[in-house]
Amino acid sequence: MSRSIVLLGGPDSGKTNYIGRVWPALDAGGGRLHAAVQPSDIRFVLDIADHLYSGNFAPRSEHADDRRDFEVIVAAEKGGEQTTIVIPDISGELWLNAAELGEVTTTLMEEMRSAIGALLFVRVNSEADVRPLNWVTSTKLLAKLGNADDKGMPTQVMLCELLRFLETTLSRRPGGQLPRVSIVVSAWDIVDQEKFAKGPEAWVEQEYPLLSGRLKDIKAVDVRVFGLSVVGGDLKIDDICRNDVQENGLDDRGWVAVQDDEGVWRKDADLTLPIAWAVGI
Ligand SMILES: Nc1nc2c(ncn2[C@@H]2O[C@H](COP(=O)(O)OP(=O)(O)OP(=O)(O)O)[C@@H](O)[C@H]2O)c(=O)[nH]1
Ligand SMILES: [Mg+2]
Repeated sequence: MSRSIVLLGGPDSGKTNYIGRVWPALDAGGGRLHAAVQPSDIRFVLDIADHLYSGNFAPRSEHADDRRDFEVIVAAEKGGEQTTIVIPDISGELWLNAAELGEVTTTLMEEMRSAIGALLFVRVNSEADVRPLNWVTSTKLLAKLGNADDKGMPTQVMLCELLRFLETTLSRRPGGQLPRVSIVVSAWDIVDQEKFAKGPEAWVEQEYPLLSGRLKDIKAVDVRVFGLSVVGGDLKIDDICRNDVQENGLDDRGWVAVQDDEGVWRKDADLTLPIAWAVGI
C-alpha cells in the first residue's frame, strides 16, 4: 500500500532537518516505524543527515522551487504490512507564497488530495516569524505607511491558511476516518522547563491565538500537537550537545514531546511518532 503525507510549514520552520533526522531513526528501527527496505536514492536525505552528524543544522532550502521527495517503505513490525510513504521536502517560501495567494498549484493540489495526512511545522524563536505587535495599530500604521514596513503575511495567518488547504484537500483514511494532521512545534529544546511542562499546545495558544482557536474547532481533520527536537539541543549554541553528536552520533539524541495518559508532557526518543500518527500506523 502507498500512502503519502504532506510536510508543510513556512520558511525556517524545521522541515528539512526533521527529514534528515528521521531517516537514521527509521533505519535504526527502534521506533514505531522502521524502514523495511533500503530506499534507492536518498542522497539528499543523507546529505542533510551528514550536516547533523557533523554537529550542524542543515541549511535552509533556499529557492522557492526547491523540492525533493523522500520516499521510503516502512513497516510497524518486522515482516508486518509494508507501506510506502512519500514525504516531500518543499521550501517554506513556496508554502508562504501559496498562503499569500490563497491557492496552491494544480499539481500540488492533486498531491494534497491524494495524501491522507500531513505534518504542519512551526518553530520556536524562528527569525522568519512575522507577527505584528498589535493587530489594530499595525493595520492602521501599515495603511499610513503605504505598506512600507510590511514584513509580509503574519505567521499565524499563514498557518491558518495552510490548515485551510489541508482541510479542503486531504483524503479520508482507508477506514473512512478523518485525515490526520500532526502539528510539529520544532526547536522545542529551547523552551524552559515551565513551557515544556505546559506543552506545545499551550505554547501555540499563547503565541498564535488565532491558530489555536482554529485548531480547537476544526472539524475536517484530526489534529495532534507534538514538540520536536532533532538532536536534543541547539547545535548553534549548545557545545555539549554538539560535541556529543560529533563523538557519539545521533542514536541517543533527539526526541518528540508527547503527552502521556496522565496528561504529563514527556520526551519520547521515537522520532518517527509524528509520521506514524499521521499515516495511522
Ligand atoms: N534548537 C533547534 N533548532 C532547530 C531544530 N530544528 C531546526 N532548527 C533550526 O531551524 C532552522 C531551520 O530549519 P530547516 O530544517 O532548514 O527549516 P525548513 O522548514 O526546512 O526551512 P525552509 O527550507 O526555509 O522551508 C535550522 O537552521 C535550525 O537553526 C531543533 O530541533 N532544535
Ligand atoms: Mg527546508
